[in-house]
Amino acid sequence: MNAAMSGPTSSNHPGLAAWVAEMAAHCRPARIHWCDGSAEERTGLLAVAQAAGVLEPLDPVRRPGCWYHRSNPGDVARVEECTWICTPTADEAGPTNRWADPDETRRRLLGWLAGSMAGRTLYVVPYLMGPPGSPLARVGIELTDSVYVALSMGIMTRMGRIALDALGDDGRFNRGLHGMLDLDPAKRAIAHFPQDDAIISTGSNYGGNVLLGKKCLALRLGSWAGRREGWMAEHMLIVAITDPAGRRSHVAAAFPSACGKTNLAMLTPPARMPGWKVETIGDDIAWLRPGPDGRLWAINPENGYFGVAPGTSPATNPVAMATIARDTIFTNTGRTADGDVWWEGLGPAPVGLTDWRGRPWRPGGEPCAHPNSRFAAPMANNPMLAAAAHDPAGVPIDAIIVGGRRADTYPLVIEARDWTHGTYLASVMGSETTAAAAGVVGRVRRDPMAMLPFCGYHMGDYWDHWLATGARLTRPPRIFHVNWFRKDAAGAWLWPGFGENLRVLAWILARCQGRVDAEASPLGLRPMTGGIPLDGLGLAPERLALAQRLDRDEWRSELLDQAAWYDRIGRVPAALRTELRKATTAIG
Ligand code: OXD
Ligand code: MN
Repeated sequence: MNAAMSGPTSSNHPGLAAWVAEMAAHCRPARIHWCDGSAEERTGLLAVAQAAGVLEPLDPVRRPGCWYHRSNPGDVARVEECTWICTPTADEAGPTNRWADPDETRRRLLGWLAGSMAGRTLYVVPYLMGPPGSPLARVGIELTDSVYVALSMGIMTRMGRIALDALGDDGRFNRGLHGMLDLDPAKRAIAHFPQDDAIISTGSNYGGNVLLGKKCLALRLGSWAGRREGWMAEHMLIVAITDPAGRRSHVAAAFPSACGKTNLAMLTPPARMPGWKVETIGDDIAWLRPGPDGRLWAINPENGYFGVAPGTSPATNPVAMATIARDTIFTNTGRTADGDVWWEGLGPAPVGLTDWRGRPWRPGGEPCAHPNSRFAAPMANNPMLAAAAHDPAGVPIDAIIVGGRRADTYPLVIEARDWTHGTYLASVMGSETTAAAAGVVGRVRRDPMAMLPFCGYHMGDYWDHWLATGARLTRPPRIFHVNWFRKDAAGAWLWPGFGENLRVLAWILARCQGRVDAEASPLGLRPMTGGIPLDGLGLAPERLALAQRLDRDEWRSELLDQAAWYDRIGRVPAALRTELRKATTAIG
């Protein structure tokens, strides 16, 4: 029996029409809906999701246009152990990825998907990553049997007709196939096929596993495409910062998942730093290419924010709070009795809360919101969105910042001596694990460039690509390493973080503009005394000195661990081994 069709039905692209027909014949849905991305379509899909119990409307006055979703309790985070890179050889995927044979994996996953959509709707979701007309923009088509995925892709990407128009009648597109398979954990797999520009995702309905434009296309396959085509796909936020003198700069920053990228991307300058302005370009992913002027130019391929809810509040991120005030899908947060959402860190808990599993919640027990609960909100809601977020050319990057969540060892800020030294600092980055991925939380692991779960090929080759790209830049960004998370011996934070991070950014930008000196240290360049503006902060200079401290014992064990990490990667560019040797000699 043929599936019933709805939506703009098909496109004039023969390859696309044939592939959709082939996949539909295989998965056997009852209906096929081609998404056009219109407001009317969204209203209809929301009604479908509500009728199916997938989404509940939130209070139309407190959260206009907002919806609530509870995932399956066993499907709440990215699953790295079920994420596969399917290249012809295991060597291409490298030692940090899980490799699987492409033919065997395709056969197995398609076997699971055969007939799996009986009685269901197959949504054909065309989406565009990047502003229309950008030389880096790419089209993906996600076939999914999840209305939650179709609606979330409508927030996170430029979805529907706009993507089909960009594709035209013969353009290239990424083929993504997602089937929920009753969320069976035994059939959970996120498989990437770089040689075919294809993705198959099964057995999950959680964000990073199933919103295929984000981690799968924009990073894992994006990193492959970048290497082939001479650009970089990175797990980085992008911001525009204007200082009181009117100087505008652009910063890209790589931090591991749930380490504050969204907060930095939406930073509100502290009251004691008048005249500063921060505008968001992206909060999670940057695609960067060398421009004809020898600078590195960045676009944000996304169109929305999939942010971690717990900890987000009017005090920590007022811009995010304004962004999620409407038209947002909340997943696995707590729910108030009067139709709003709540999570730890938002303020006093109202009475009558229901937790993320749907149980009545009382203080003192398990968290009300899952630690990885999320909001999916349109980029257009952001009151501090930079107009440049839509610029097909992107923005020229002045500084790249990298950093992890480290309670010890790493100072608040250091500057790399040059691009090669910065690539070394980024390649050995470590961070405590967070709830963004399934598994133990709080264990330090190396997360180079915050790309450990997202680099789609051999990590050593990826570092080589960084070095090769740097060599093409006549005006490369300066590279900095920051650690907002250092603690004192009593376990208290040494640096206040959040909006006050602008003080560190002020130093970074002054360095980029050649306006302040730095002093050499065994780890790189660091601020001179008084270099980071502390006025009005009330932070004792000794606390800053502790945050900046270099402890040789901590560094001796850190450098041994870095050496072991390089040995694990094996194919490490010689220039990076030289940097590690220099650091080891300098620490003594
Ligand atoms: C994300 C992640 O969702 O990094 O952005 O996990
Ligand atoms: Mn991320």
